[in-house]
Amino acid sequence: MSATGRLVIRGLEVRAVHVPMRIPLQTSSGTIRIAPLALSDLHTNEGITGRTYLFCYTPLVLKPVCDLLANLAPVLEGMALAPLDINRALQVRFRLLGAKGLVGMALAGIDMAAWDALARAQGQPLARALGADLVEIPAYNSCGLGLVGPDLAPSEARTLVGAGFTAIKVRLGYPNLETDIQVVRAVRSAIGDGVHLMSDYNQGLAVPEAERRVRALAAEGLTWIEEPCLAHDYQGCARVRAASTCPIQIGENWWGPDEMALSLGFGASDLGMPDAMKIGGVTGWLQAAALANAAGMPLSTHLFPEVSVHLMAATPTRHWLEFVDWASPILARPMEIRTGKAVIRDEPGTGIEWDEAAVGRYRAT
Ligand code: SMN
Ligand code: MG
Repeated sequence: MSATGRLVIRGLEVRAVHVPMRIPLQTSSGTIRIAPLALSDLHTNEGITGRTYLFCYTPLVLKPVCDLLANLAPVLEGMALAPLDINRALQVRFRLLGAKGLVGMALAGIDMAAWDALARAQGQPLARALGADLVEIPAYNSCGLGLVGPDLAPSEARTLVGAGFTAIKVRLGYPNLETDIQVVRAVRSAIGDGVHLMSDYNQGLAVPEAERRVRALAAEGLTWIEEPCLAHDYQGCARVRAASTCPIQIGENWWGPDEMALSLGFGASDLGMPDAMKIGGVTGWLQAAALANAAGMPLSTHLFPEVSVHLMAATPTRHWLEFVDWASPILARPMEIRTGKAVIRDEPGTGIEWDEAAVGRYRAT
């Protein structure tokens, strides 16, 4: 770091990988078998590098996202490593096009890498750089339990709990309500009453059907029912919420804090779970956490557990961390879970370092 403490961006290195998932995730809105990840290394003149990955959902957008990131490299070169300022400058630069979708993903990647570099330059974990202490965050295992049916779900549920968790999530949205209930009961009897059970419809239901199913699920002891209907239909979500005694959870599809504010205005959900990428990186998350605090809304995370665990430490209304191990195969030191809690390691930044041999193995060309 220079005597003034000011770091300057030297360049952005981008790589694409296809990482096989241990357990494919079958949802009511499609199946994911591999994790298409865009890896970013943000280099500074001072020798500090910030890193992050973006989860691209489908291989179809992996290359476009990487190209977009690479195109932004010359824009970043020479800029001061000040994530809030970079964020504002890039938002302005994309005002005419809009900063959601693939553009939003790229900007979030740059933001997360920039915050990682900033924390590393301070020699602090990101949580501390954000002003928070290193706390343990309750985590649920989300690495499976797709729509595998009532016969396979119990053993998969036991496997997820067996990995050291006291909470797991089951995907719902079978062709009929009876199967949803059958799966929930089969999972519950496999894991016992002491384990929290979240559920996720992945936007699979029309509003009237969602109202019917959430009413029927009321007595099943679910921790929450996630995205029962189209996530951007805040009015519809509010109607389903009114029909449900179980908390309704949405948020992974909020593209930026402004969409979250809209959702809050409609009373679309009881709970919120922004996605670190779609909400706009660390900067977007901090704004979302402020909105949640003002609204008294418990906030959970979606994917990106490595960075999200730091964000949760800085979130006044923190609730649950979603744990997925999809990036673990390419990380030098994957995250640790101890008796159901995610651990923030006392090491600089987010702790993301690549296992270069694995990155080479999974490189997408
Ligand atoms: C989910 C859907 C799609 C990709 C990853 C995760 C799911 C979740 O909605 O919340 O885990
Ligand atoms: Mg979900």
